Amino acid sequence: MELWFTEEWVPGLKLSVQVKNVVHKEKTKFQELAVYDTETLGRILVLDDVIQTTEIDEHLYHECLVHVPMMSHPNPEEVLIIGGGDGGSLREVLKHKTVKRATLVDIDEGVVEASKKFLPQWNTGFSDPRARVIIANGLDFVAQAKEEYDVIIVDSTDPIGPGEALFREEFYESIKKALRPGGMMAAQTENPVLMPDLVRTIFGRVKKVFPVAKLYTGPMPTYPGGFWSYTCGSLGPDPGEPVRDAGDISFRYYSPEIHRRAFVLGPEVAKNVYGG
Ligand code: AG3
Repeated sequence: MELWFTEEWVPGLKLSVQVKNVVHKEKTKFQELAVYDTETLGRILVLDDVIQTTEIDEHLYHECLVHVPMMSHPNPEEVLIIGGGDGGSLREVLKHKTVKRATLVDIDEGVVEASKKFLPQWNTGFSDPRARVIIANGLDFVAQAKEEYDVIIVDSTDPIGPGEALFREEFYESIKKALRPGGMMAAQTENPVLMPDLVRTIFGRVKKVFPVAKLYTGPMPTYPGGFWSYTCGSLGPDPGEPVRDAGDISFRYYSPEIHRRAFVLGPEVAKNVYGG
């Protein structure tokens, strides 16, 4: 019998993928977690019926979210990842030799454990001696940090359920205080075409808090609408300009040209977030 997984992207629009094999299913303390093997997307991780990451395109998302702030910062040594329990962002952060310590804070231990067991493409960073994994509420964790991090990455779920708190203005305020001088943050901020009001609202909060706020976008075939936005808040450096040599890092998607191009917005998306 055919088995299909379906995610409702927005009301009236769904993505369905045929499942070859159910690798794992559990109810964690916070959410329903499933790992499936599929023919078209490879292995996928699903939380509360929402696709979090797939083997075929996770590099697009993680490389955009991570390397844009990492490459625009002159010397990122201390990096904090909020969410991202699958490990994809951690793997990318640790590719940078400047990094002395990468701290990952996820609320759901179930996601981290499932990644260690079932997501080999994502989980390679967990065994790095520079990695520190903390199971805690990201909002509380960031609130007690003062000028500790050069770069903070917010790799959250959608702004519903456990992820909702990670889109609040008070969270961005705490992030600002947790950054060292000249630090910057990047967060995943949903689809600017399918959800323009949501993206404008989230961007407005970051802009209120940070002296520099910029939106950038990239392709993401398995997220709603196939097109995704990220928001940078910076205390100094321009997030739009790569300022370091990547050395021998091997990227699958990121390049300095992709970095700069990601900040080029069409007039309608630009107007929606920057006004004018
Ligand atoms: N974070 C999830 C991004 C949002 C996906 N939304 C959706 N499919 N409706 C990804 C975590 C990967 N490290």
